[in-house]
Amino acid sequence: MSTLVEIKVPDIGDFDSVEVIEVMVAVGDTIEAEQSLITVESDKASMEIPASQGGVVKSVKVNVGDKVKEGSVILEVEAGASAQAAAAPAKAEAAAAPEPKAAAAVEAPAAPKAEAAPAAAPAPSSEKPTPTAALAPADLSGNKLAHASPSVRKFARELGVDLLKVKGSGAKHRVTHEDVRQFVKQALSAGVVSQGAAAAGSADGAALGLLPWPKVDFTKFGPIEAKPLSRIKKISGANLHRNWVMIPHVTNNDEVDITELEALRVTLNKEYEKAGVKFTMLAFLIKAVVAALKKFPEFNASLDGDTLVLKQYYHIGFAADTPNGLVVPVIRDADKKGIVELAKEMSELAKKARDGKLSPSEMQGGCFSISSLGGIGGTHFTPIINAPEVAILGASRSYQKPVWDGKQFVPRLTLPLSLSYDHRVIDGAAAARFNAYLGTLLADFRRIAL
Ligand code: CAO
Repeated sequence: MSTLVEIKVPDIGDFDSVEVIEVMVAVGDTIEAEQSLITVESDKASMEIPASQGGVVKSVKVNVGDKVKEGSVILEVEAGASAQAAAAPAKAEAAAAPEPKAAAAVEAPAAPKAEAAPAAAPAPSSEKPTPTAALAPADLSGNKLAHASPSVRKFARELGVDLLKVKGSGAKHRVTHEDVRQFVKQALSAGVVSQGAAAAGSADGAALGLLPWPKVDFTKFGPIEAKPLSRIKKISGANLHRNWVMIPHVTNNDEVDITELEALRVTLNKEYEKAGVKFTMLAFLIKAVVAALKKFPEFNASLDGDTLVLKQYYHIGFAADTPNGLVVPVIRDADKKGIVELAKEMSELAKKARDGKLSPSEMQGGCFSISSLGGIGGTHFTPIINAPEVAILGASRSYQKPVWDGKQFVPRLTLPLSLSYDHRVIDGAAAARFNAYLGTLLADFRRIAL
């Protein structure tokens, strides 16, 4: 048996009458309890009015622009037995739902769903939601509010769309579902949303709940020159951004006594000067890193889903600063090469990098990278892991450090090391051990032979 039931505007708080700004159902629609029927708006708030029960819509009594108040009939539904049965679990589910949070749409049977402006809204009561919150999620910088209904807002949130960027085609420039759809289509076809950004959220981080990127007219403050990023900067920037966002980075900082190693380096430089080989600290670091990777294999690995791929080869990348940006040439099979060969190959690759002549294969296959800023300066820094590697070693400028030898302070040449590691793969203790082991090797390079 079916009965015709009127669905009315419920208690909407302190409002005498509010304007209907959206009608979401039409005659013939089958609706469920809790489904939003209309959106109403006062000068302070917008809210969706949900159905108190399900059924088939027989007549719609309101139009956009009408004024309604508590008790106004929205529509008539034919509530058959099946529809009523369908309504029951929906209500039970809503009742069991967790207490709503301030910025979330309020979910309660037959009560208006108000959506709060972040930070500005009072937390709604769990007993009786009140439409006191301004709907517009606001320009997150707090000075301008987007104009859209809660369902459009929810839709935009799901797609990671910043509503403030969407031009509203509705009444009073209200943003509609269709506007959001068109915005996403245009953004995708214009390539505004890169694949990486789409995975992580929207292009400017809106889906991450971040503030929109500031748009500043710098010319207002002084003369400027706009210079497009180089091709390398764009590529490396996108990679660095992904790696920084996707990898839980932690950096272990340490210091290593390289006094003896420096003496060896100076001696070797004199001996090999005629042969045209120049040794910098980096060649020794590569050799020591290979030994440490052998001792701590999880550093010579990559994550493939839930599987750790442990590599049995040792290809070491080193960051090279070039006029066009950062590149990472790779020394293959570093474990099979001596310091002389490593030093030669490194300077050849560094020259090629600076001349922009590295081939793609010379930048592929790396297991672990080293970023040396020792020739430039600094004490410590946080290198960004070069995915899919799981760790990177940063070396800063060595300096003379006064060290207590039990009787007096003596100057020791000290190299600062910064090991960034992927905490999904490497524990903090392992990173500290890796750095400490590296320290023993660099302090006494003979240990490499062990
Ligand atoms: N402490 C003190 N001096 C150091 C040093 C250290 N840790 N490392 C290098 N030096 C010295 C060298 O011995 C050399 O001295 P001389 O001129 O007296 O011979 C001088 O600094 C310049 O060295 P270099 O930088 O030319 O050579 P390198 O082998 O140390 O590094 C390369 C080569 C290609 C790695 C480096 O030139 C480079 O591009 N570094 C920048 C890397 C970078 O940008 N990293 C940041 C990436 S973001 O994580």
